[in-house]
Amino acid sequence: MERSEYLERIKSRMPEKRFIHTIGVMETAIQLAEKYGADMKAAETAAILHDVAKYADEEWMKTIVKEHGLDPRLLDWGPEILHGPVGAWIAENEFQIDNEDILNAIRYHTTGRANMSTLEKIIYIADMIEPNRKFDGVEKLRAKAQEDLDKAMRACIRHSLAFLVETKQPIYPVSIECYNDYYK
Ligand code: DGI
Ligand code: FE
Ligand code: FE
Ligand code: FE
Repeated sequence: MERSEYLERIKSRMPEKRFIHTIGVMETAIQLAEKYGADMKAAETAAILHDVAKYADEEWMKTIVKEHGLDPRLLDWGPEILHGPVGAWIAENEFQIDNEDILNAIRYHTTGRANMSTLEKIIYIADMIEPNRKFDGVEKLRAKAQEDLDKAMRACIRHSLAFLVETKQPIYPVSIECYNDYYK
């Protein structure tokens, strides 16, 4: 499918602000893919679809988890954690994506995981540093992303978990597995 066709199909599923974020992730991911020798078209597709489930109904997402054998631990979590795995399900079933690396990049874009592929790291990082993101420390993460992909991933997962601890939020076990992979 052409980029324009994907973009047209996701635009109606999200507010304008999220669509603009998605374009930012797409441009950032393509640049990182070129820099680090990943498939640029795969990066484009994964980026366009990464937040496709962001505004899906929570109960519907839990039904998908139950009926299609997704990780049952997801049932104890909200849309912030559900939208990655359910987004991958939508990509596979509504957009006919059969590239497992693209599906995993969507599936793990929020939490990361242990042993991430280059494409998974690119989408995780691009989601965090795309040009519309504004938070303390984002410039440092952007600079690291141009230096070394693993150094950037390490800094990004540390930043995410530090934020969750600081704001007293529970941490999904897969996020911790990702953190441990970089700090063990
Ligand atoms: O969908 P986006 O806003 O573009 O970004 P995202 O999918 O990376 O993250 C969505 C939210 O999920 C963000 O507010 C951070 C949060 N999050 C990431 N990891 C965890 C988490 N929230 C909890 N409670 N636990 C986690 O492990
Ligand atoms: Fe997301
Ligand atoms: Fe993210
Ligand atoms: Fe996102």
